[in-house]
Amino acid sequence: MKNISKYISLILRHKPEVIGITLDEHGWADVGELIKGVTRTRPFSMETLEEIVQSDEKQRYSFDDTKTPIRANQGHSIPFDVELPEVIPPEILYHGTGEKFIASIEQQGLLPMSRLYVHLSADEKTAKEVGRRHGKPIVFEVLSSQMTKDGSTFYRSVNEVWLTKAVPVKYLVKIKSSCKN
Ligand code: HQG
Repeated sequence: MKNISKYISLILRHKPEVIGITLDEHGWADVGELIKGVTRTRPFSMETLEEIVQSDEKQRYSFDDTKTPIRANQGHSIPFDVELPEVIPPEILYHGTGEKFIASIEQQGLLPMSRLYVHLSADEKTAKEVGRRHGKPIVFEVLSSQMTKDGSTFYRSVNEVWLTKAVPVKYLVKIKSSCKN
């Protein structure tokens, strides 16, 4: 189930062409086309898709009310407008990364790299888990309130990921002893 969920994530965020479909400007895929496309290479059904949407640990996908289109809530590299609401962030947000990126981040600040936005978390624990995907995890505090005062915009996806275009170095504070878990 995890593999198929990853594949759906690839299709809905980065490469719909791998199954020969296109998404609309808001990132929606037609559910019928998605199922047909995935079924070309593996067994797949509406039932499985519903199970993935419901059980995904990060709530990565949403149907609309009719359950005929589906899209990823965030994480895209293709510039869709997924209609993220602009939200005033808390005082501090967190970004977890790998130790190997630190020198570059301390020079350039946080950049979206291959995605549309820099991804931030509301708590340190989640940030650390995100960082662990890239090796030894390091967590930065992001002075989000100050950034808002200075003109930056923040968005929050329906699955509670905080997003912003970039974080300049002056708003980053490296956390020395990160939380245990
Ligand atoms: C780093 C997962 C060098 C950045 C997670 C990160 C998240 C820089 C990496 C979501 C840099 C990009 C996103 C700079 C940033 N120089 N490295 N100037 N600026 N970086 O995977 O934030 O499972 O694209 O720190 O839970 O790790 O996909 O971003 O380490 O929410 O749903 O460049 O992906 O969710 O890596 O993760 P990523 P991320 P999903």
